[in-house]
Amino acid sequence: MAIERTLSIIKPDAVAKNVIGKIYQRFEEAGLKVVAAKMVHLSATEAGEFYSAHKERGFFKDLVAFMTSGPVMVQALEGEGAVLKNRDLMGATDPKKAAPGTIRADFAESIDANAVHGSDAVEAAAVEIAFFFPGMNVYSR
Ligand code: RTP
Ligand code: MG
Repeated sequence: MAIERTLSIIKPDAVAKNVIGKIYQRFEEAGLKVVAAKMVHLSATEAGEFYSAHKERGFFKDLVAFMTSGPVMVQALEGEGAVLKNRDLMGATDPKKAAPGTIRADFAESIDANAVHGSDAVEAAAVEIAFFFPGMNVYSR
């Protein structure tokens, strides 16, 4: 499988729970490397632009409110099949449906406060990485 990059966000609920390190450990144990990272507190404009694909959805307002409720930890992850691998580590959107041992099953409270974001395709990952890390220095190793 190809080496890919994906964009991961540890959402405000998981940052508030102080589990950034525990989530990073899952990435590392799965063979994903953190190749860029920063903590940011998104504005409503930024969160709305990031999730603009969902702007017509009923949950959009709640999603933007939640994503701006506190700081988030944003990282680009690199590894074999990184996009799907990260989605597998995350588990289903609704933590009640997430498989045991996934990040959302272990750390998320609800479909809104669901601990992590991950790009859903290689093309989306490129757009999302450029959104947070324009012209980024990547530290492949
Ligand atoms: P994410 O983009 O954050 O990684 O989540 P996802 O791919 O698993 O889910 P997506 O369909 O992209 O939805 C983005 C976020 O919107 C909230 N959502 N609420 N109430 C609902 O039916 C509903 N559906 C989605 C979730 O917080 C989801 O993470
Ligand atoms: Mg999504």
